[in-house]
Amino acid sequence: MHDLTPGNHLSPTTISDISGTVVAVQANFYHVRLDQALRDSHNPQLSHLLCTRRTRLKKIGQSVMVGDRVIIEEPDYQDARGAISQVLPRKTELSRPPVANAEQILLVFALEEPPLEPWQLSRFLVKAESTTIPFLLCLNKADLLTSTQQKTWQERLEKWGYKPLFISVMTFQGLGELKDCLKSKITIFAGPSGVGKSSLINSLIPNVQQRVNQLSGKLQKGRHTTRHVELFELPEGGLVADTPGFNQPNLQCNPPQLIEYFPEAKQPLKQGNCQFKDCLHRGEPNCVIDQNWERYAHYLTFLEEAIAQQEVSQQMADQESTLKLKIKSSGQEYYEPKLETKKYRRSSRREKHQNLQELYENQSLEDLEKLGDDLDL
Ligand SMILES: Nc1nc2c(ncn2[C@@H]2O[C@H](COP(=O)(O)OP(=O)(O)O)[C@@H](O)[C@H]2O)c(=O)[nH]1
Ligand SMILES: [Mg+2]
Ligand SMILES: [Zn+2]
Repeated sequence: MHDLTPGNHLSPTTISDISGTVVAVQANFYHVRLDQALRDSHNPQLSHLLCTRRTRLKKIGQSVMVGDRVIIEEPDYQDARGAISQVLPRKTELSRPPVANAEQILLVFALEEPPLEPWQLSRFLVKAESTTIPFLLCLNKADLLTSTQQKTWQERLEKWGYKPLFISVMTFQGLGELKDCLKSKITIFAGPSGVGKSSLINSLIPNVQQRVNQLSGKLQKGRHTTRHVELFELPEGGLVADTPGFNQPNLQCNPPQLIEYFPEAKQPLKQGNCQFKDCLHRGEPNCVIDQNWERYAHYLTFLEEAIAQQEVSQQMADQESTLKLKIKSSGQEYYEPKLETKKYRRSSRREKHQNLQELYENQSLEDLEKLGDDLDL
């Protein structure tokens, strides 16, 4: 039943921009948490709208992600519905998990059950370093270790360049300090399964289950799929996301860049360079990176992986560049081998004297792009 309170649709908030943050996405629905100002001025009970995306956004290829700041049109306060008309520019963007505007990553590991595994921890740390988003390392289940054992880990990880926060969801150890770090920020919880990420969120947000149950049936259905991400609101302000799909990150990076993701090793590079610009620090002449550090073995293994990854993506790029996507009149897409223009084109004398300007006028887009690559434009 609609309650037609006079003035409801003429309130100033319907004229000015209504903004919010996307906290969950499922199929074509976006669950948007309204900004404080609107909530207070309009209806203190109404904190979220279930929104669709304007067709115009779809046409221009504008995606909407969890974490996006959006503008909403035509809000329907009775049914808690609306339409997203605009997505504000993203400050950061993660693809796995798909989250926009994340301000920090909370890496959660357990000290025991499962035992802290240095290789796995190292892999997550390197992955986190490669995102350029600041992160915090949190070691949970401190209740299962003696303080001496905790100290041993602390000293070991300090040598890696990290200062972990020891916590226990069970005994509340360190949770106050953690809350301070999460306040008024968007934080992504990441880490292997079983370390206590969900327990931690439940502990930080006592009524989180209730919040989850408020989601519509459509959103509810997708909750347990691995790709689903949802932002939960902390009582102190700030949003956090649990990420079931971020278990074994793969390390995709430019191999010479990998060393920058090891804080304990990159220091010498600030003072001076290796002889070779693309040095991989595996005993090349005049390399400034020392090999006597605990994680050097991790570095070498991850490096092999990064090199292999790069080769695979190179092969894929090569394949793409020899095939051309064509569209039949029926609309069906298919690939056709490209003519290797350089090989098959008869070269004239004039062409040999062609200048750049003529090249720009006569060449296909692909050739121009290749030229761009060659010239490092
Ligand atoms: N001893 C102990 N167990 C914990 C702690 N936090 C979580 N657990 C347990 O660890 C298990 C996995 O927790 P869960 O939150 O599902 O981990 P997730 O997979 O990372 O979300 C559960 O049985 C929790 O009760 C803790 O601080 N101490
Ligand atoms: Mg979980
Ligand atoms: Zn080197």
